[in-house]
Amino acid sequence: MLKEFSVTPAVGAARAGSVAFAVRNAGAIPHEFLVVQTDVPPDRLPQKEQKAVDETAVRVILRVEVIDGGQRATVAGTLSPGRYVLLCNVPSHYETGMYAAFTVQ
Ligand SMILES: [Cu+2]
Repeated sequence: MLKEFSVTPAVGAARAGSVAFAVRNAGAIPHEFLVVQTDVPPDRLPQKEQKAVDETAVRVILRVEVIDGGQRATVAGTLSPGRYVLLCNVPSHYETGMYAAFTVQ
């Protein structure tokens, strides 16, 4: 679930293979949903000008560009085992706390 300003996965892990994320924006403003594979701690991803995660410097596996307030979106893909971060990369939202750790086993 997304809202101002947090990302709260219903579960913190999934099995490797096909993984679907049913994302609900429970907030009032638009948010994005990105699945990034990284061994960097969730709060230490490289940023551009302290405004957003530098998407050229991380491995974005899945994304939904915009989910308006109150709306839902589903995105799915094949995930390999590893550490991931789920985040919103609308400017300033990451630094405001819109990220969560996620593990694929
Ligand atoms: Cu956001």
